[in-house]
Amino acid sequence: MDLSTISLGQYTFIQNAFSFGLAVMAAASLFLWLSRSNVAPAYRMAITISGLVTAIAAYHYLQIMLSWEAAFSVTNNSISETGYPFNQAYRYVDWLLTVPLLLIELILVMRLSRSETVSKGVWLGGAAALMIILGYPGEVAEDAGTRFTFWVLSMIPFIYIVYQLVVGLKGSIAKQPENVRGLINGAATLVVISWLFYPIVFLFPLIGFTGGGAITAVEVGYTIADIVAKAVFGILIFTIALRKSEAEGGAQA
Ligand SMILES: *C/C=C(C)/C=C/C=C(C)/C=C/C1=C(C)CCCC1(C)C
Repeated sequence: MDLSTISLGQYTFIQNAFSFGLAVMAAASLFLWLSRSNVAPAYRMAITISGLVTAIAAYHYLQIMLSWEAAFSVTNNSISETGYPFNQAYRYVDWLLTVPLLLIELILVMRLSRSETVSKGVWLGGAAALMIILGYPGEVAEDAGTRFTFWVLSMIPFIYIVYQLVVGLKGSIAKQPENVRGLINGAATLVVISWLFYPIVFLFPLIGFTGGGAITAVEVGYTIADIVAKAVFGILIFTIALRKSEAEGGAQA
C-alpha cells in the first residue's frame, strides 16, 4: 500500500469512516447486551455473541483509527507520511475472531439439535478461520502473483461457506417456525452478499486500481461491509430471537 499518494481530503475522509465504524460498533454492542433479557434464555447466547462481535470490532476500529493517524502528519494544510506503518494486521486479527463468531450467531439463533449445532459450528467456523488465515499472506504480499495465489486458496473455504449457507442450511431453515423463516433466509443472504464484497475489494490492486483513490475505496469499502456484516446482521439476529421468543411464549419461555 503506497501511502504517499493520499491527499489531505482522502486522509480526512478515511479517518471519518473509521470513526463512524467505531461509533456504530460500540453502539450496537451496548444495544445488544442491554436488550439481551428481552429474548428467551435459549437465544441469549446468540445475542451475547452478536454484541461480542461488534465489541471486538469497536476495539479494532479504535486501533485502526489510531494507526491511521500515526501514519500521517498534517501541517499548514499539507499532508506527509510520518514513517509509522499503517497496520493492516488489526483488520485480519479482527476478522479471524469475528468471522467464525458471526456464523455461530446464525447457527445458535436457529436452535438446531445439539449435535447439529456443534457440527455446523465446527465446520463453518473452521472454514471461516481458514479463509482469513489464507488471505493474510496475500494481503501483505508485495507481488501480484503471491496476492493472487492466496486469493485462490482463500476462495476455497469461502465457496464452501457460501454453498453451506445457500444449499446446506436449506433443510434446517425449512424446519424453522413460519414467522421467522423469511428473516433467517434474509440473514443467510445478508451474509453471502456482504461477504462477497471482501474478495472483490482484495482484487482491486490486481485489476488496475492504484493510488489514493484505490486506498480510499478499499478502506471505506471494508468499513461499510463490516458495518453491514456485523452491526446490521446483529440487529437482524436480535429480531429473529425476539420473534421466536414471542412465538414460543415470551422471554420466560
Ligand atoms: C466482519 C468481517 C467480515 C464479515 C469479514 C469477512 C471477510 C471475508 C469474507 C474475506 C474473504 C477473503 C477471500 C474470500 C479471498 C481474499 C482474502 C479475503 C480474506 C479478503
